[in-house]
Amino acid sequence: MTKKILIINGPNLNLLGEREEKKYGKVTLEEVKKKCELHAKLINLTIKFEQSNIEGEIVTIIQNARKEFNGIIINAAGYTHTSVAILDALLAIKLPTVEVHITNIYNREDFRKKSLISEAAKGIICGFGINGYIMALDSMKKILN
Ligand code: CA2
Repeated sequence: MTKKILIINGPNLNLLGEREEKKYGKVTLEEVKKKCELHAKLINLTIKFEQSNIEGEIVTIIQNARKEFNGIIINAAGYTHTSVAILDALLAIKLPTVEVHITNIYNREDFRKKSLISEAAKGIICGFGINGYIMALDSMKKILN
């Protein structure tokens, strides 16, 4: 049966392609969603693509995922570095999780070098631009097989 993957995007990622193109690229979040849908189809996964600017909303999305999804791909954006609540939600639901970042968080400011949510992740993909989402789908496919 086709496995279902939830892709969660955190705060400000709705601005992708519209601001700070040098850092985050020219592709919009809507285009990332389309690319993910196309690739998922190719490797026989079904995806749902979410974005929220609100920490509690992301926690609720993660909690609800346990009923419907087989895995989570998450770019928690700024909350990556601050959110114990998102970490706790991921630990609680125990779904295989792949963490993604567009940029290499380890060659940026010191405060970005620590991800609180990595503790709940099977692996982390960062620094490969939006292609990281595609790499995360491929990794998830292998994890679930
Ligand atoms: O590299 C990533 O994917 C990040 O998760 C992006 C976050 C940042 O806080 C993390 O340290 C690394 C920021 C997302 C903000 O996205 C924007 C996109 C376009 C314009 C402005 C912000």
